[in-house]
Amino acid sequence: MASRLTVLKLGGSVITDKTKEFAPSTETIARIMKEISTTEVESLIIVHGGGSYGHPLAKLYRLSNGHTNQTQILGFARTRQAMMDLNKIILDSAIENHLPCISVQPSAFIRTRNRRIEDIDLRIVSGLMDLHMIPVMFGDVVLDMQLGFSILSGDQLASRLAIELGAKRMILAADVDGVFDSDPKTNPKAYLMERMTTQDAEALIEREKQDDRGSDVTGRMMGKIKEMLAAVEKGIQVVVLNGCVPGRISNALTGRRTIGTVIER
Ligand code: IP8
Repeated sequence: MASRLTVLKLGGSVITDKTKEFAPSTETIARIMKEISTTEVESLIIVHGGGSYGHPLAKLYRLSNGHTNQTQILGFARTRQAMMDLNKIILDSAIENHLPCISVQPSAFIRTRNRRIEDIDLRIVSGLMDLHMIPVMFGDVVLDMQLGFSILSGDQLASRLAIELGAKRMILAADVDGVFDSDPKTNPKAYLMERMTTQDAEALIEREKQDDRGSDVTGRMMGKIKEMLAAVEKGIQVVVLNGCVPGRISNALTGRRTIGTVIER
């Protein structure tokens, strides 16, 4: 049977204001949840990023370095708690819009080894989906078999879930219109790549590597694309779009063409 699953990753810069700490973009979250509820997407998983909740604390306690000192233990707890706070805001909005969203904490079923997912037990997530529920997960602080603990990004998680569960499509909602050939914030001639193959994506990643002037915008985007490539190679369509613009997420969820970048094998 053809897969109907869509994995939607909501970037931290879409659901929070990253210029301030603990600043949810409540109107955008509500609009996105409403958009999802108006589409009749059959099978959906939502993964969200850390934005101004997880990242400032993860940075303060240097959690991405792994376990190096005891003060980090409280940092681990505080970062997790911040992610749960953001997750609750998203869940409250989803349920208000009659979406049967269920929060599933990634660190309870995933362990990493040197920052990459090593163990993943999807029985609970699959069981929820069998009952037509929408599992909602997030970038998290997780136990790491080599480093003690590490940060698992929502991008790595979304890509792995899409692969393991045989998704047909993965939608990456960012705060830019898609993948550009250069930084659209500094280069007025930057153009949006509407379609890309894995080869195009690999060439762009390589170019970014050579060019040490690589901007944060394209640099962050390349990191995301790298995570997505494994899914693209398995035949999953990846759509990168601007989640801050109304209508684009619902268009992509229903398979309609929208402004953004489609990456296919
Ligand atoms: O925003 C990171 O998730 P991301 C989550 O998807 C934490 O990279 C805990 C900082």
